[in-house]
Amino acid sequence: MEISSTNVNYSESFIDTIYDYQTTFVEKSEGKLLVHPITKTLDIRTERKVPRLGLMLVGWGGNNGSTLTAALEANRNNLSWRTKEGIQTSNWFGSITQAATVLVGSDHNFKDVYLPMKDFLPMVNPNDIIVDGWDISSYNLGDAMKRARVFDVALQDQLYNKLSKLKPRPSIYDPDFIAANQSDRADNLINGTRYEQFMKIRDDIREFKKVNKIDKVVVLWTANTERFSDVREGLNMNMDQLEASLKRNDIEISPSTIFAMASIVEGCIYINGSPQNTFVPGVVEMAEHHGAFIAGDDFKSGQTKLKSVLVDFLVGAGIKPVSIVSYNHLGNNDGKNLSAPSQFRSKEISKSNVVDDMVESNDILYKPQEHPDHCVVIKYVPYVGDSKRAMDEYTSEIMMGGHNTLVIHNTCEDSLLATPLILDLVILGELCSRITIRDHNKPDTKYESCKSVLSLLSYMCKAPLVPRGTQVVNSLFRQRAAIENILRACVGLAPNSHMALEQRFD
Ligand code: NAI
Ligand code: DG6
Repeated sequence: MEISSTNVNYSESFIDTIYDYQTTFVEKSEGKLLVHPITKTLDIRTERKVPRLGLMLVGWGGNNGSTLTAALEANRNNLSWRTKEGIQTSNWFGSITQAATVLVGSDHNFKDVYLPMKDFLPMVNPNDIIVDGWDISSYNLGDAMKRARVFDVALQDQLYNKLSKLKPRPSIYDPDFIAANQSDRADNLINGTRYEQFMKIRDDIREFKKVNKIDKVVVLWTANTERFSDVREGLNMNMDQLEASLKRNDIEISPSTIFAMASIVEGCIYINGSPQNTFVPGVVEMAEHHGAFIAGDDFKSGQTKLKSVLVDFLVGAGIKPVSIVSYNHLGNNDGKNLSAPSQFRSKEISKSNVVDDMVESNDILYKPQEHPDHCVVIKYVPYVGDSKRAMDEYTSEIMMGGHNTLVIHNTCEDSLLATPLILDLVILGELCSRITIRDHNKPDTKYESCKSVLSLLSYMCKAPLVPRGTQVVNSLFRQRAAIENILRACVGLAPNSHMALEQRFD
């Protein structure tokens, strides 16, 4: 794609655009809204050089970790295999960067023209990602892939030799944070105090970078869901408290928080794919202090993704959801871990908050503090393995006291939905670290990076972490529009407004 505009300049190192950002500021006073349309002219700069990227997975030998590693290898080598339906080839279906397109504009005949999202800006190619990681289980990646029972055997057989040479690094195990039923796989551990464990993780990151000549590292938690940790004064309310708690080996500092702290100090991007509150206030402050990037929480892969579409649609259509009941059963190790009450509670919280902003958006339908009944149930049924069943019932009030009930049944391999999201989190997270911005009318000021909390990655997260004092957006359409329109801004294109005035007026 080549942009024909005097406001866009491609140099060897950067794509620079002068961009008119239009936004709307609203003041509320005495029941009236005073609305100010605002236009700011910005310089947006995107570094063109794509770094040699390393990805370190915490929970590398789990279903997601092994599936991602195997999928990278399969796609890199264009593997295909025989199934009972015919020949299947490798792909990245489910990844917005690799398998989705963005509307660029329309041609002379008013026909829409699309481009793969990955071709909008220079992004890391999945084939070039170097993977490493940690697991409390010592299984090599070949055996971990077999244990996961996700891929067809014919594909596993092609990958086994290569994957069996990859072995997770020992990791931090604290039985108080994950279910007791996980203890039998914990045979690959880092000993010592929390501070010593933190230093070991830092060493691992540095060694990985050095040996593989890596420019940038993303560390991503796809290990077991932990219970929530306490958040309180003296423990983790700011960076100093957190660092002191780590040094005195406080038992409330979770393994995931130790990984986040080590990653931040090493200048990595840290992403939390599970629901627990890794990002206690002290971690967020630490990321800001070190200028590091963090994102989370909890991959939004199936049932919750659909919920963030359906409830948005219903509320946006003026229909009032009054009861949402979501059952799941699954038989993989994630399901086993979530069968313990405190780990289930972490997941229940992250799955339940997803409709809040949509409900709050419509005070015609909902009175203040009014919410639909929302119930989340997860059951562990070993036989179904990774093939998760999700059943949802949405009951809504429609006109004049009528009711509308939608029932949805979804069956699919959990890890095959989550794995492409991991790829997108990594690729888009890395891209965010190369985008900077400044006021066009203050050319002497320096370019500013994104805030430490990368809320642009919310599309992939069930419970998006956002910068302090900013709005959580759960609607999938809004989350996707943000990604799409920021990519467009980086190459000097206006947001996709879908106004199509040229097609509606003479
Ligand atoms: P899994 O149980 O197969 O894998 C987790 C791995 O983490 C295991 O190999 C385990 O040994 C390891 N582990 C546990 N504690 C560790 C620690 N402290 N350090 C290093 N490794 C550790 O689970 P799966 O299916 O891969 O899911 C991973 C996480 O992603 C879970 O928290 C799950 O809730 C979350 N998630 C999964 C989604 C999916 O669709 N698969 C969607 C949303 C979130
Ligand atoms: C049961 O819900 C297990 C969970 O780990 C989910 O599979 C995972 O969080 C995906 O959830 P969702 O709601 O995005 O399908």
